[in-house]
Amino acid sequence: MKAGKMIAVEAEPYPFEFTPAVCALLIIDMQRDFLEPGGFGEMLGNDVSKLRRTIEPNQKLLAVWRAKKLPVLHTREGHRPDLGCLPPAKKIRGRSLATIGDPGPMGRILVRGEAGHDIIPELYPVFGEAVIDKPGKGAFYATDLHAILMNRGIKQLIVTGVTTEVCVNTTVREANDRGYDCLVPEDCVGSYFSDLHEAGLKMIKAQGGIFGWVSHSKHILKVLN
Ligand code: TIU
Repeated sequence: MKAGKMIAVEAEPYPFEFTPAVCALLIIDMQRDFLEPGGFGEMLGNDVSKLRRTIEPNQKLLAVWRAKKLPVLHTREGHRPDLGCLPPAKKIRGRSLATIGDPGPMGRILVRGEAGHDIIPELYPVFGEAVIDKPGKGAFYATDLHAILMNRGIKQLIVTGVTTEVCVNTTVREANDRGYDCLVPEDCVGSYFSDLHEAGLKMIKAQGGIFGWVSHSKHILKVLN
């Protein structure tokens, strides 16, 4: 593989042509609060074990991106300890007893600096990989992600992480409107709800790839190895 040469990956609705040197792996919110018991995901009434199948394929993709010295970025959804960036509507949404900012088994829920807010150990960032702290569902809203990508000449994104229909979908839509090509490997994204996962993928690839492409990590690994 030559990082500057365009290669094609099997994908829907048609092959995704990408140039590895300008294609970042963007891993969305693989945080303990979403993937481990006692966090925000479980607080919303979800079964967190449903997301854990995404860990291994993400590890494999991440290992290849690192080995080939291609750009990797991670995001974390969460808020300042003073909750200044937490909209009151988001704080009370769900009407649960404990909400964002309250104490939980892994520290204050979805608060930056707390154990639950951090990325799971299996996919922990290494030096040189940008970590974007985002207050919203989309990774571009109120962050410097777009500036970082432009400064590094990145034009294409492989978007993975959780959850398919919430933060992954929102980020892909935001990226698409800013001119990025996005490929979503279906085994590397997950949802607490299988029907919403399927719908989230369909929404991306429908209408000729209205927001982007959907593939499987095995097809990406095949062309990169
Ligand atoms: N609840 C849910 O499905 N997701 C989120 O709240 N955030 C992310 O998707 N990261």
